[in-house]
Amino acid sequence: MVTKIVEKAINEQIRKEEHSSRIYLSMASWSQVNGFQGAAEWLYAQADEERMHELKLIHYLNDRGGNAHLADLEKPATKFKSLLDVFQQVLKHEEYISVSINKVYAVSIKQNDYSTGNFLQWYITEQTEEESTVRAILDQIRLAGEEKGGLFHMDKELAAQAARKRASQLAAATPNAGN
Ligand code: OFO
Repeated sequence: MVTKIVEKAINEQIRKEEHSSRIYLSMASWSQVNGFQGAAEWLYAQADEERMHELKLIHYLNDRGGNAHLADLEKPATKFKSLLDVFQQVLKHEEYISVSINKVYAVSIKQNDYSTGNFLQWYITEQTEEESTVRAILDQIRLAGEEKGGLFHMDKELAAQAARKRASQLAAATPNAGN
């Protein structure tokens, strides 16, 4: 059983994960119409990942005797200055989500809810990985500068990363595949 305080904190995180998914979906759409096909694939895959993060929280909360519910969401941005701008905003958002996850973790520990703390460890590790991936992408976009060849190469790299993301999403959705 989760306390009302933990339930409230998880529901707030559910809202943020759903919002993250919409933010990345909007960025993906912008990338697609602005000629960055690889970045679009990366962001579409990221949007799906955020939805998976949301679902995982919903199932956890309901399984622990809480009640997961959805909230209103603000409209995501639809216009961006450049690919650099998009990924700068991705990093800013991921940093915000990391702080948020840490807060939910702190709430659960304060409530002596170690099961929730344990469950949230997965998110804490995931955030570290995501921040580091996005920092590396940003470094490469900065290196490419405004140079078309560099950005073209970067977009190809993002397409390759998106394909790996999709493969691991598929593996996670089909746990017995390959057995
Ligand atoms: Fe970084 O993505 Fe959800 O938690």
